[in-house]
Amino acid sequence: MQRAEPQEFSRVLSSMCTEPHPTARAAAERFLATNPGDPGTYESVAALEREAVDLLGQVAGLPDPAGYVASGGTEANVQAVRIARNRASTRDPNVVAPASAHFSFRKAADILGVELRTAPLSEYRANLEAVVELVDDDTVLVVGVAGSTEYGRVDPIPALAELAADAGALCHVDAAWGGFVLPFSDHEWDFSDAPVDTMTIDPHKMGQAAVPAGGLLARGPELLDELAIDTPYLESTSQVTLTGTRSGAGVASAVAVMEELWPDGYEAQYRCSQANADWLAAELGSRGYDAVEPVLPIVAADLPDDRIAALRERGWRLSPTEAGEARVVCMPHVTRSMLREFVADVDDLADGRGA
Ligand code: 0PR
Repeated sequence: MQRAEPQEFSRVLSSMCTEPHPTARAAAERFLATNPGDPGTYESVAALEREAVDLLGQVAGLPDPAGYVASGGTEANVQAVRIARNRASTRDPNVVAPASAHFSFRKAADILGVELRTAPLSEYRANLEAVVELVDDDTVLVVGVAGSTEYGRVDPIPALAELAADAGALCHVDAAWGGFVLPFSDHEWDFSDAPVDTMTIDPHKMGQAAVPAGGLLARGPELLDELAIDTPYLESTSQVTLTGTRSGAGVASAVAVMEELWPDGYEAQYRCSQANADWLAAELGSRGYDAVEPVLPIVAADLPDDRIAALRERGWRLSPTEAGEARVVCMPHVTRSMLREFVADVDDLADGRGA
């Protein structure tokens, strides 16, 4: 039988994952057979996880962070909703999030039995008046997105955090994708900018760690304690994570790559990715395709549906936004020469040379 090979990254345009950094890959391999879910047995990876949380805290402006390395942004978002629900006393909890919030919040609402209220957007960001209208005495969590999945937009986090505090609710920031680019932009998004309570920030996206490595941060250990479950037969007596056995490879790779790249390497990557996004938006714009301004390194451009289909047939891994635009996420593997090839294919198809 022929050996299966992973896909190449040379035509992957819409993924939020990327090739792991070489340091991340090496560390992942070394720690494949470790389980941070059992820190009594796997001590060194448990120590690495504490380092991972400290490093994530540095990235997100939180000097003394609580948290853990999750399986991904979905788990981190589910757990943030769970913290807020468990902490509150209402019997009819609701979560208010912008319509741009990732679908993982719908999973959270379904699993946890909370009502998800989504506020309409203006200019791709949470509309504050709409959020105010939805918040009430039963609101346990207000969510802001810092780097939205489709358009890379950043919600007005300080205003949302203030609103949450006034309502006696927690404020969660979903920076799953944006967390490793935002420190170098002039957005207000992190724990030092606003009284944010919890945050999702994923090393396995822009952080260039191996999958799976998501991040959940909490302002203090008492918030994480809302998740604690007794674990009678393990050496550790309680567990806050959603999954039991977990990937030590993800944890080790996250630490290795953050130590290597934070902050200078990540800043260089952000500048390169942003320049690529600006270049692509300008190239497509000059050809008459409407491109949404890439505030962060994500380009959404209004290519005709049949053109997107034809590009896919040429091997480009390109997925549309809900509104139908072609969406290019300028991840580290998305180079300028790759984008030049892509634009050449767009031109070729526009010239009627078919699929
Ligand atoms: N929060 C935000 C803002 C996200 O964009 C995503 C994922 C999540 C949370 C959930 O993270 P996990 O997928 O780690 O649980 N956004 C991408 C999406 O759903 C995920 C993705 C990644 C999709 C790689 C495709 C792909 O190839 O579109």
